This record gives sequence, structure tokens and C-alpha cells, in this order.
Amino acid sequence: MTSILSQDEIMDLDSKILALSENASTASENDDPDTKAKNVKPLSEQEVKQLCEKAKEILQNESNVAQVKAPVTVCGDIHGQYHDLMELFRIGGNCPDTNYLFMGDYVDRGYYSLETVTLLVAMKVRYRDRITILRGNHESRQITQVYGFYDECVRKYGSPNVWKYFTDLFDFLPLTAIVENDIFCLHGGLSPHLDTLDQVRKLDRVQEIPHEGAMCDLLWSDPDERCGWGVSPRGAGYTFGQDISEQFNHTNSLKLVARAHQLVNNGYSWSHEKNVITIFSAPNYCYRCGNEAGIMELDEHMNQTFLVFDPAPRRGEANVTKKTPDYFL
Ligand SMILES: [Mn+2]
Repeated sequence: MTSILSQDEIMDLDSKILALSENASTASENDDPDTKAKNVKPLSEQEVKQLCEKAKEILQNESNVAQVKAPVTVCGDIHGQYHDLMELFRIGGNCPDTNYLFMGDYVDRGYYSLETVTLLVAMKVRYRDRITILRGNHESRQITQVYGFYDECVRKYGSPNVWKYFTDLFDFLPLTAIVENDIFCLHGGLSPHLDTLDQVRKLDRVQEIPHEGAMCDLLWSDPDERCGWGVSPRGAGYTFGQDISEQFNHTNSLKLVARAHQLVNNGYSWSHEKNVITIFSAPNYCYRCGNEAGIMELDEHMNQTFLVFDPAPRRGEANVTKKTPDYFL
């Protein structure tokens, strides 16, 4: 494995990843989003800038359809629930001992978008062949200004600079991945503009997520019980029926489409007669939905095992639940 990192840089990243992980156990007194006093900057502004520059070098060489090998553990939305991401690693195993594929939506809604995205990007830079991080519809300048990440950056750093570094980096995240040529993974769903994986590979992805078109659909669409394409109630992307999923899997010799993007009560949910699986990895979403989280382990033979987990135990929980953000749902 070649590395663009020097030994010193690797040691530096190791210590930052460790410090971020330890931050989780002490951060709960900062659960109040109005608390400004606590210094919860995991990295300095300059360190974030450097981290994003390194990550950009790596991500710009990845395809729109990242090639991923088994074994790998596939995860859905995290949404700034950093303590629950720590729980995910306790349940699923630590990277790099376990390989991970995250299907987007790291930021917004929860109170720890910064810690969450900093850790995942640091892990990508440190273990580039062990972790794949795809783009979700929340990895966007527009959406993060509405749903929390922008405000969190300004609150914790006193300026929007780190928000700019991260959202500029988001333009380089791969849109989709394919595991062993069998399972197509992405945040949202299919697009009427895309019949083949080669068409996905040809998209120009390095841009803000457009309001419509193929790239938008991959990050916004949802499966539906109705056949064919439908108008999405989200106002972006489409709904797609089982006929569409079956045709797409057949055309591309796929066994399954794995996606995230929708809250499912038990952490994962099959649809379209097992042509599509939805995986959602934020337990008790927004600190009040009461749902379990799920992840999908694929072993070296592509056998699937679903692991389901509840929120990490936290101090100050009662304090948190009454502070549900206004922008919930
Ligand atoms: Mn989403």
C-alpha cells in the first residue's frame, strides 16, 4: 500500500483519531447546543484545513463508483450522533481491523457533526484502503446551512472557515460504491437518467449537489411500493418501484442495491423483494425517534450479517431529549 503520508504525519493522525475518540466520553456536558464556554474543537482551524487538503488528494482519485472489496461493513446515516458512532465501532469493530463503507449523511441534525466528520475524514486519510466514505444529500453547502452543521462550525470555531473547508471537500466524495461487483451502494437511490454503472462513472461529480439531474437523484431518491418513477415528496430525486430496481440490477449484473437516507425502525429494511436494502445507523434519531440502528457486515464470501444497536449510554441524557432541534424533520 502506497501512502502520501510521512511517518510523522501518520503518527500525528493516529494521535488525533485517538483524541477524537476519547473526546466522546467527556463531551456530554456540551450537549446543550447553546453552551459556548466549553472548548470542543477537536482540531485547530489550520489542522482542519490541512486534513481536508490531504483528503482531497485521496478522494479526487476515487471513481464515482468506488470499488470496494469484501469483507466490509456497510453503514447508513450518522447525522452528527458522534457517541453513537463510537457505539457503532464498538459493535462492528474498529477500523482498520474492520473495513467500513459509509453511505453518507455524516453531518446535520445531531450536535456533533464536527467531531463525526472530522473523525471519518481523518480515518479516510489514515486508512484510505480500509474505509470508503460516500456523499449523502447533507454533504452540501445549501443543506448544511439549514440543518445544523454550519451553525455548529460557527459556534465551535467562531467563524465559518472550517465549514468551508469541509463543504469544499464534500464535492470530492464518491457518489456510489460497488462491493465485489455484486452490491451497489449509495445514499439515496436510482435515477431515470441512469441505466448503467458506466453512466454513473461518466458524471462530473466535483460540484455542489445540483437541484435536479442524475447526480441529485443518486443522493435523494427513495424506493417505493408503486411501480415506475414517481414524484418525490422530498422535492428532489424520484421514487422508484420494484420494476425499476429489478431492471437496474439485471442490466448491471447486480445482486442488490444498498442505500440509506430513510429512517427505518429496526436499523435495516428490505424492499422490492430483496432487490433493495435500506440501512440507517443513527439510533434514536434526533435523540427522540426511538429507532434502533443497523449495519450490514459482508464477510469475505459476501454473506450478510445484520447488527442492530441502541444509543450509547450518555450522561445528561434527560437534558438532551428536551433540546430537540427546531429543524427536526
Ligand atoms: Mn439523506
